[in-house]
Amino acid sequence: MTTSPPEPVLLERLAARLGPRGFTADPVDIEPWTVDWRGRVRGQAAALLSPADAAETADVVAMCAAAGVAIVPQGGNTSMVAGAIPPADGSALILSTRRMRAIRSISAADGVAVAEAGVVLADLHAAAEAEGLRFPLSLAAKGSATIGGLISTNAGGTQVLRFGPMRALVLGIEAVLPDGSRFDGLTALRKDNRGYDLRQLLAGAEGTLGIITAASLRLLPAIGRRAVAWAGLPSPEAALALLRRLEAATGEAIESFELVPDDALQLVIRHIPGSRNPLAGAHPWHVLIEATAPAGAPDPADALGTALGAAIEAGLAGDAVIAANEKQADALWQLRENISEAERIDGVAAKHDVSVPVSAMPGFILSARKEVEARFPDVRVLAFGHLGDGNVHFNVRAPAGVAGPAWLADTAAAVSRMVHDLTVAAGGSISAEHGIGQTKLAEYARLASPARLAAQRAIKAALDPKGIMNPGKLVP
Ligand code: FAD
Ligand code: 2HG
Ligand code: ZN
Repeated sequence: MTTSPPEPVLLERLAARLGPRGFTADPVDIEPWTVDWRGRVRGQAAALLSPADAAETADVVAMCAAAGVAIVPQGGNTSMVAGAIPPADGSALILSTRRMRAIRSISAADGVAVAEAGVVLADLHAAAEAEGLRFPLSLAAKGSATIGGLISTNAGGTQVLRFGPMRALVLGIEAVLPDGSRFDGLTALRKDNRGYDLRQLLAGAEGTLGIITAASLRLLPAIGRRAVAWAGLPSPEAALALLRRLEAATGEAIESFELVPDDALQLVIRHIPGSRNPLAGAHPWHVLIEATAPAGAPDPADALGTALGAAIEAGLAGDAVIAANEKQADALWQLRENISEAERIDGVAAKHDVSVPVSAMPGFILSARKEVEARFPDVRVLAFGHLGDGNVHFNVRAPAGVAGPAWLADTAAAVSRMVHDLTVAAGGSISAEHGIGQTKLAEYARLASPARLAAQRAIKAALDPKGIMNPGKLVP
């Protein structure tokens, strides 16, 4: 499937349909949207299309489909795998959801919000909170990541342990399919068994099967009280044992349990102003824990404090502190959420977003780190994140002092192959939550089973026979 470059006549028709607020061909306006968050992948586009609603989106997709011109959907452009970056040859147009930012409704009775694709996650959090409700998915990019992007990547984040990834929270979807037809699946039915589930096909499709314009999302009652703790630990094994102990002691209260190696904490302290170690002593590993309770229920800090005390007695943790107020709780979260930024400031890294069965993760972290550091001397493994989901970001930082671009060109691919081979050997996935995008495409093609690839290509060909939706991503 080859697409055609955009001809001036198509650009003129798109400009006429979208008007000056929805169309720009000015390279200065377009440039910031052609490079990924880490500045590693750069593309090119002749125009940036910003439709105001689903009707405009449908029209521009139909025009592009008729001309065989490719479209790259883009939300907040926080993809960790360059999923929203257009190809370097300029053959595609970017379609941004930045003007589709309305929260159409919030219903406490249904526990549902209907949000347009370009709504920023933090804005949805605030709107739900204003109604005494909550959207229980969060991640460090919440100030930019959009509902459309989060659904299209089936994003995870720091509350998956209790509420699942984005798929589990999407009740309905409104989308424009690759031929320009509109799919209205917004009705938030709790039960609907009419066969193939288009909503779940679009979730995690990375914009390769259509453009999501709005979604119905599950809301829960707002958190009544939360307790946020930081603990220093001897090992990842101790961390997993601690999680299971806390779950047994507090029921369903634990919703976040994030593993932080000391190297990551030190990076944050070095690069992010105002950061400090919450514990007096040094520990090789740390965890950030959040427990919550509904309004009127006992303070979760009590059960968490008792359970952490018992864990320290049992040698699972060396020390722990529970935030005394919301300001301290936020400061603990900042330590966790700034790891990516601190790592980025510090230098280059080969990033791996891997999952293995939860019980295997502690052993995997240690053995894979040993093997990688033995084969690539002086690299520094930084494995952090969602231990309770069996998902860590097994990032491998370039040796101190080497030229970043040269290391990325000479060594990073071999490092990634090794990490991914070890992951597959452990029964895991090379993309736990960020998706495949462009940066994982070759590795996905190398490691995925023929049956998986064939089925995926068949779905793509059936829904997007001209191959215009986000070519070069996800489907090798
Ligand atoms: P974009 O980056 O714009 O796009 C992502 C993909 O979705 C692309 O393939 C794009 O084409 C497609 N897309 C976007 N909008 C639409 C639409 N309306 N219809 C169809 N396709 C669309 N991810 C996690 O899972 N967990 C984390 O904890 C996490 N933490 C992060 C922390 C930082 C600091 C950063 C920078 C990123 C993090 N991410 C995380 C990755 C990223 O935030 C998520 O992948 C997020 O879902 C992307 O949303 P976005 O709006 O920025 O999408
Ligand atoms: C997180 O969990 C994100 O913080 C980003 O998924 C991970 O920077 C990374 O590798
Ligand atoms: Zn993550």
